[in-house]
Amino acid sequence: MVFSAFLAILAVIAVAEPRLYIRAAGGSPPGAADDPAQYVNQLIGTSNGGHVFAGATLPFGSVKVVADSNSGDNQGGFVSDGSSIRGISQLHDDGTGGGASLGNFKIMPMYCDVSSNGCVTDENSRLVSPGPLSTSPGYFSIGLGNITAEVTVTAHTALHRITFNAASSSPATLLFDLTNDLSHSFHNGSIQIAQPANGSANGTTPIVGGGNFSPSFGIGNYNVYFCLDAPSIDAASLYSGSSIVNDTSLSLNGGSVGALLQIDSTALTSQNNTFLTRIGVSFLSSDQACSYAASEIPDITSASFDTIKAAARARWNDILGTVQVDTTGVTHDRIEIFWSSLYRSYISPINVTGDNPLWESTEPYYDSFYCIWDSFRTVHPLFAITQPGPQAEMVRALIDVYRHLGFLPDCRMSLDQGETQGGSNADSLLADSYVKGIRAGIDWQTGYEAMVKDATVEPPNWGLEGRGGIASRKQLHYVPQNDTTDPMPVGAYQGRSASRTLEYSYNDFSIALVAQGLGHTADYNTYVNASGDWVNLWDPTVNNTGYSGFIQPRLADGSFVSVDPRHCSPVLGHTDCFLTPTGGEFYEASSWEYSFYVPQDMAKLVGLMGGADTFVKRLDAGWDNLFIDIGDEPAFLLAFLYNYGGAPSHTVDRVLTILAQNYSTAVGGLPGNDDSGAMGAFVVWSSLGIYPVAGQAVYLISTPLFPSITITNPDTGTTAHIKAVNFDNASTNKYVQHATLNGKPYTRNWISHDIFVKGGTLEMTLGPQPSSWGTQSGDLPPSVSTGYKVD
Ligand SMILES: *[C@@H]1O[C@H](CO)[C@@H](O)[C@H](O)[C@H]1NC(C)=O
Ligand SMILES: *[C@@H]1O[C@H](CO)[C@@H](O)[C@H](O)[C@H]1NC(C)=O
Ligand SMILES: *[C@@H]1O[C@H](CO)[C@@H](O)[C@H](O)[C@H]1NC(C)=O
Ligand SMILES: *[C@@H]1O[C@H](CO)[C@@H](O)[C@H](O)[C@H]1NC(C)=O
Ligand SMILES: *[C@@H]1O[C@H](CO)[C@@H](O)[C@H](O)[C@H]1NC(C)=O
Ligand SMILES: *[C@@H]1O[C@H](CO)[C@@H](O)[C@H](O)[C@H]1NC(C)=O
Ligand SMILES: *[C@@H]1O[C@H](CO)[C@@H](O)[C@H](O)[C@H]1NC(C)=O
Ligand SMILES: *[C@@H]1O[C@H](CO)[C@@H](O)[C@H](O)[C@H]1NC(C)=O
Ligand SMILES: *[C@@H]1O[C@H](CO)[C@@H](O)[C@H](O)[C@H]1NC(C)=O
Ligand SMILES: *[C@@H]1O[C@H](CO)[C@@H](O)[C@H](O)[C@H]1NC(C)=O
Ligand SMILES: *[C@@H]1O[C@H](CO)[C@@H](O)[C@H](O)[C@H]1NC(C)=O
Ligand SMILES: CC(=O)N[C@H]1CO[C@H](CO)[C@@H](O)[C@@H]1O
Repeated sequence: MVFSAFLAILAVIAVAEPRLYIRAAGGSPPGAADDPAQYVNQLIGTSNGGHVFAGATLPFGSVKVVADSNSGDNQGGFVSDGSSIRGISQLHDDGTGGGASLGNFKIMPMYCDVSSNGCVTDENSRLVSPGPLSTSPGYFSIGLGNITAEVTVTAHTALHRITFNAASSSPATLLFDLTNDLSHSFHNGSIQIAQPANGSANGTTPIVGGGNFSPSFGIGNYNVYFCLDAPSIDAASLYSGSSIVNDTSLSLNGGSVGALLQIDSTALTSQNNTFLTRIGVSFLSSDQACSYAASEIPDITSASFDTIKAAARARWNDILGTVQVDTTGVTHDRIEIFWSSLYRSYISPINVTGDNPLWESTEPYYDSFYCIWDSFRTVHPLFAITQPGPQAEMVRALIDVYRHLGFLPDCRMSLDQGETQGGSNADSLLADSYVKGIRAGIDWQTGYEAMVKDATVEPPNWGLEGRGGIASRKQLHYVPQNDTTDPMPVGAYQGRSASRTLEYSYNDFSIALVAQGLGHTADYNTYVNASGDWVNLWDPTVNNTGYSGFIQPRLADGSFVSVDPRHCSPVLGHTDCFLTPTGGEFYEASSWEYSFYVPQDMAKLVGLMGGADTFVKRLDAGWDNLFIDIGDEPAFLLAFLYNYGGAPSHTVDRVLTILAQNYSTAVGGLPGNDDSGAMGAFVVWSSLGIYPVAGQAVYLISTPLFPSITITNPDTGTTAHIKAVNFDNASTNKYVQHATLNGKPYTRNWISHDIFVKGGTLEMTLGPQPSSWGTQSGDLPPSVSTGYKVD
C-alpha cells in the first residue's frame, strides 16, 4: 500500500513484443486450462480500496484502457461502486494507493450536434451512469446509456469499437478530452487536427497532440502524446471550455480542451452502427504515437478489432500458461481467484523500452514500479520463476535508472520519481534475481555498485531515493528518532526510524548475498554484520498482551522511546502511520508486526522472543488480535513465518484462514490495495503452497491448493512440479505428513530455488492432523546466526 495524506507535492508505456514461451512438453497436469484467460475476473478488487485496474492491457503493456469512475477511489480508473463515468482513458496504473494515477486522453461517445454547439463537453456535466460491463484479458466493454463502448489493445495502442444503439435525432459524436486526467493535473499541451498523413490510415481524420501532467505519488511532471485516428468522420472541431473554436490547432497552459468528432451517419448505418477509433500513445512524441498506432494496428475496422482482441487474449494465455494447475476437485471460486491473481501480477511494471524521453540508452526501460516496497516481496520473486526474461529486463532498467539518475528507485510512476516508503528495497529486489541466477544481459557489477551506493551515500533527498540516517546509523548501528544529523528537505518526512532500521538491516543482508556471489568477501562480512543492526532496537522491557520484547524507536542518546506496540495496527491508530509529518516511527504497520521482520536471522529473533513455542503462540496472538494487518504488504511474510518456529502446520492454518476470510471473487474481494499486483502475487504463492523469502533463494512450504502444479521456466524449458498426495481441496487433508524432493525423503519445511533452475518434483503427502514433518531444528529455513546456507 502506498498512501500520502498530502496531495502529491508537487509516464508509463509497455511494449510487449511476441515472445515464445516453451510450454511443459507432455508434463501438463490433467485438468490444466488451455485457456486460463476464461477464469480471469478483472473486476475483483475494484471496490473496497483494491484500486485494481479492470480494463484492457497486454502483460506489462504501456496502454491500459478503462472507463474512469467519478469516485474518490478511482486510483485504477474504474470503480465498482456505481459512480458515473467521466470517459474512457488510455493510461492507468494498477492497485495503487497515493493519488489517482494517469487517466489521460479520455474519449466519450455521445449523441449531440457539433455544428449547433450542442455537445456537453464539461467533465461533470457529461457524466453517464455505468451500464453492463464485460471484461476479458485484453478487452473491456461498458454500456454508456444507449451506447456500448468496447476496447482492445496492443502495447502502445488502443482500438475502440463503439456501437451507437439508439435511433437518435442527434448525430453520433465522439468527444476526445485532452486535459482531464484522473487527478486533473494538466499543465500545458497542444492539440491539432491534422491532414490524413503522418502514418494514419486511409481516409481517417488524425488528431495529434500531447499534454504535460503530474505524477500521482511523486515529484516532477511528465509529457505524454497521442495520435487518434477515426475513419467515418464528417467533421472534426476543437473545443475550449464549452465552446467550439474555429481553429485546427491549439496550444494551451491549463483550461479544458479537446476535440469533437461528428460521425458520418451513412457510414455508421452501413457498419451496423459501429464506429472505430484508434489511439496510439507515446511518451516521446505524437509522431511516435502515430507510428506505434500504424504499425501495431494497421486496420481500423471491426474485423481488425476482433483480430487484435484475439491476439491480446492469446498473449495473456501464453504468459498465464507458464503455470499449469490441475483443477480436479478444486472449487470454481479458488480457480477464479488463482488465475485472476496471476493475471494481476503481470499488469505492472510497464515496458517502455524505446519510448523513454529521459535518456538515450540501449538498455530496456520499465516504469510503474509502484512501489518496490510492495512489489519486491511477491511480484518480482514470482517473475523470477515464471518470467525470468522480463524480470532480467526490469533489473536492467532499474540499474539504468541508477546509471542516469544516480540512485536505484524505490518507486517510479509516469517517468517520475516516487516517494520512498521504507528501506531501499530495490537492493532486495536485485538480490532476489541475483541469488536465483538471473543473469541475462545484466551488468551485475554496476548493479552491485548501485546497491552499495544505497548503503553508503546519502542522497540530497532520501524521501525520493536511497536511505536516510546513514551517518547516524554508522555510528549508532540504528537510525535514531529525530536524527539531527539528517534534516529532511521540506515536504518529506523524517520518521519511520524503527521500520527503516529493520528494512535497512535486511537490505544490507541482500547486499551481502550479492557481495558473496561476486566474490567481495570483505564486503560480505561488512554487510552481514550491518544486517544485525535491527537487534539494537529490541527493547526487552516492553510488554504487551502477554508478550515481552518489542522493536521500539530509539533516540541518539541510546534511550528507547515508548510506542504502544499495537499502534498502527487495525485496533489502534490504524491510519496514523502513513507518509505524513505525524506518521511516527513505524510505517504502515505496528511494532507488533514489525517485530517479526528479520528474514535474515529469524533464529535469533525466535530466541529473543523466548523460544519456538512462545514465538509460535506470539505470532498467532498477533494475527488473532489483528495486531498484524493482512491489508498491507509487511504482513504477507508473517503468514508463513511459523516455519522458522518449526510449526509449518500453523502456517497452513494461517494461510487458509486468511484466504477464506480476506479474499474472494467479489468486487470487494481484496483486503487492501492490490499495489501493482502485490496482493495478487501473494495469493498465487499461497495457492502454490510455497512462499518466497524475497531476496533469498528460499521458499517456505505451506500446503498446495491444487493437486498438481507445473511451472515451466520459459528460458530453460525445465519444469518444477509441486504435487499433493491425498489432496482434498485443503479441506481436511491439509497438513504435510511427509514429503519427497525428486523422489528422496525431504523433511525441511523449505526448499531452495534449485527446483526452478534444474527442474524437479516436490511431492507432499497430506493428512488431517499436524505431523512431525518439518518441525525439527534441522528442518528450519536458514538464518545468519545458525550459519546461513542455502543448498
Ligand atoms: C519490451 O519492449 C521492447 C521494445 O519493444 C521489446 O524488444 C522487448 O521484447 C519487450 N520485453 C518484453 C518482456 O516483452
Ligand atoms: C436511449 O435513446 C433514446 C432514443 O434516443 C432516448 O429516448 C433515451 O433517453 C436514451 N436512453 C439513455 C439511457 O440514454
Ligand atoms: C504531418 O507531416 C507534415 C509533413 O510531413 C508536417 O508538416 C505536419 O506538421 C505533420 N503533422 C503532424 C500533426 O504531425
Ligand atoms: C509543456 O511545457 C513545457 C515547458 O514549456 C515543455 O517543455 C513541454 O514540452 C510542454 N509539454 C507539452 C506536452 O506540450
Ligand atoms: C473560421 O476561420 C476561417 C479561416 O480563418 C474564416 O474564413 C472563417 O470565417 C472563420 N469562421 C468563423 C465562424 O469564425
Ligand atoms: C452487420 O451485421 C450483420 C448481421 O450480424 C453481419 O452479417 C454484417 O457482416 C455486419 N456488417 C458489418 C459491416 O459489420
Ligand atoms: C473445497 O473447499 C471449499 C472451501 O473450503 C468447499 O466449500 C468445497 O466444498 C470444497 N470442495 C470439494 C470438492 O471438496
Ligand atoms: C522529536 O522532535 C519533535 C519535533 O521537534 C518533537 O515534537 C518530539 O517530541 C521529538 N521526539 C522525541 C522522542 O524526542
Ligand atoms: C559488527 O562488527 C563490530 C566490530 O566491527 C562488532 O562490534 C559487532 O558486534 C558486529 N556486529 C554483528 C551483528 O556481528
Ligand atoms: C514484562 O514481563 C516480564 C515477564 O514476562 C517481567 O519480568 C517484566 O517485569 C515485565 N516488564 C514490565 C515493564 O512490566
Ligand atoms: C480479514 O478478515 C478478518 C476476519 O473477517 C477481519 O477481521 C479483518 O478485518 C480482515 N482484514 C482486512 C484487512 O480486511
Ligand atoms: C488517399 C490515400 O491516402 N490513399 C492511400 C491508401 O493506402 C494505400 C496503401 O497504403 C496507398 O497506396 C494510398 O495512397
